[in-house]
Formats: sequence, C-alpha cells, structure tokens
Amino acid sequence: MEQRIQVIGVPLDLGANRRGVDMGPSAIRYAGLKKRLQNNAINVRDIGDIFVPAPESRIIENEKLKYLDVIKDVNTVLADQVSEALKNNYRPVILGGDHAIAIGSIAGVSQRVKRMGLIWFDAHGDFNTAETTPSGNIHGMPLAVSLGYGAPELTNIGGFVGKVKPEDVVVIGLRDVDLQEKKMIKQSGVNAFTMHEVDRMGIKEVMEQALKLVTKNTDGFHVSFDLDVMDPMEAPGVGTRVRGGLNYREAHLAMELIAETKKMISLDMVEVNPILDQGNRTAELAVELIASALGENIL
Ligand code: HAR
Ligand code: MN
Ligand code: MN
Ligand code: MN
Repeated sequence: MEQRIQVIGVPLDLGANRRGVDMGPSAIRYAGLKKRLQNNAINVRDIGDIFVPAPESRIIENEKLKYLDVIKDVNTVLADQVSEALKNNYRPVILGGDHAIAIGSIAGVSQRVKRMGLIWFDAHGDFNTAETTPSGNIHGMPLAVSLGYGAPELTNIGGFVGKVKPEDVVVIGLRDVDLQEKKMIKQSGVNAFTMHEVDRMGIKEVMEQALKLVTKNTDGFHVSFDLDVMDPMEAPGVGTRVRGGLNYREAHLAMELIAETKKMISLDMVEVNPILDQGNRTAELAVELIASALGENIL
C-alpha cells in the first residue's frame, strides 16, 4: 500500500538557550527531504511551518519555565496538526525546532491511539521539571511532560495527563543526564539504554529489546529523534554536542530496524542547528535517517 507522509515544520527555538534551531526545518527541507522520499515512492505532503514568534518579541516570565506560554500555544497547534494528519491516514514527520516540540507531537498521537509506545533517542534525559531544571529551558523537559510530570500547562495539552506509560517508553543513547534527572528516570520506570549499554550490547540487541518493549502492549509507537544522540563527528550542527554518541551506521541500523516493524506511527527530527553546522551535513543526515526509518534500505 502507498505510504503517505505529512511533513510539519516547527521552527521553535524558545525551548533552547541558543538561536539557530528555528532554522532546522528549512535546513532539512533544503537538504532534499521531499525528493528523497518521493524517490522511494512515498507520497509526501508538506504543510509548511507552524507559526512561532521570535524570542526577541517575548519576555521571560518564569526563569524556571522559559517562554512557557509560547511553547504551550505552539504545542497545542502541533498536537492538532498531528492528530489531523493521522485522521487522514498521513504519517506525520515533524521537523524541529528544539525538542520541546515532542510535547505536541506526542499529545497529537495520543488523541488517535489507545496506547502508544515511544522511542526517545537522545544524549540527554529530557526529564527535568521546573523543580529540577538547571537551565529553565523547556527542551530539557519534554519526556517528563509526556509521562505526566511537570507544568500543568504542558502536561494537560491534548486534554489528559500522561500520554505514555513508562513501561511503553524506551530511551536510547543517554550520556549527559543531570543528577536529579537520573533519579527521576529510575523512579519513573521507563526503559533506558545509555551509551554504556549500546557499547556493551551493540545497537542491534538494544534495538531488538527496545522494539519488543514499545510494541508489546501498544497500537504502535512514536519515534522522537534528537540529533544530539549522534556523535558530534557525524552531527556537528546541534545545540548541545556531547562526545561519544551513535555512529553513522548504528543510527541507520536503528532506523532500519524500526522500519522493519511497520509499526512506527510518527517521527520527530529535532535540534538541527544550521548555524553550528559544517555545511548542511547534520540536516543531510536527518534526511537520510528519516528515509531509513521509512524503509529506504529495505528491499
Ligand atoms: N539537562 C539540561 C537541561 O535541562 C540540558 C538538556 C537540554 N539539551 C538538549 N535536550 N538538547 O535533549 O537544561
Ligand atoms: Mn524563532
Ligand atoms: Mn532532547
Ligand atoms: Mn539532547
């Protein structure tokens, strides 16, 4: 059956502490996303970008939840767009923007399925709340929010709190987790494979276990891919580089194994920062990884 993809750009940078990720959606489109997917016989509909105001036009009201109101509004719109795409049988591919947009993607998916799995690729835990955040940046919080922890303005998006059950969540690639986040992650009961586990077990074994977990009791799963899970040698154009991440083939194998399941509901590609990039290689990698997740290398 024909694959139908809906591309949604979210040029949000108010969740992060540096400008530039707002150009992520443009950079990924410029790297040839649409053509690449069309070459794979995928029907691609790009609905453009959701409106996001520039941070310079706003003031920070709460230092522990910077730009909360804008981030709430943008994610509310995104959740509707994602839900609408799924209703029309289009699989959403959401281009960030900083990782705070996963709040809206996941809220949107949760409107359409009874029970969803979630794979979260990231160097970071994204498990902070206003109480634990060292930065006040909301892109350090979206995983906590999706599980129901944190500011009600965010956890309530989509009308109910707790979009995913911890046992249906797998985090992969962790190597820069704040001390309090570590506690929260453990207590929450989500499944986590740090880079240590990737080294020990290999990405194949990690992914096989992960895919079992996110498909076991669910109607499919969402993938939220923070480009900083990659080694900075492969993906220099991200806001927060952390050494020792996934290499090129590990990331592709992960995406190919995802494609094989045919159970991926939707995909976020986030944190591409073209200002910090070498050429446009991080966005080009993002395009390749999206293509892999949609089955490009499967005969
Ligand atoms: N943990 C730190 C904080 O909360 C930094 C995490 C944000 N960086 C990201 N998220 N790119 O994945 O501020
Ligand atoms: Mn902006
Ligand atoms: Mn992240
Ligand atoms: Mn990250």
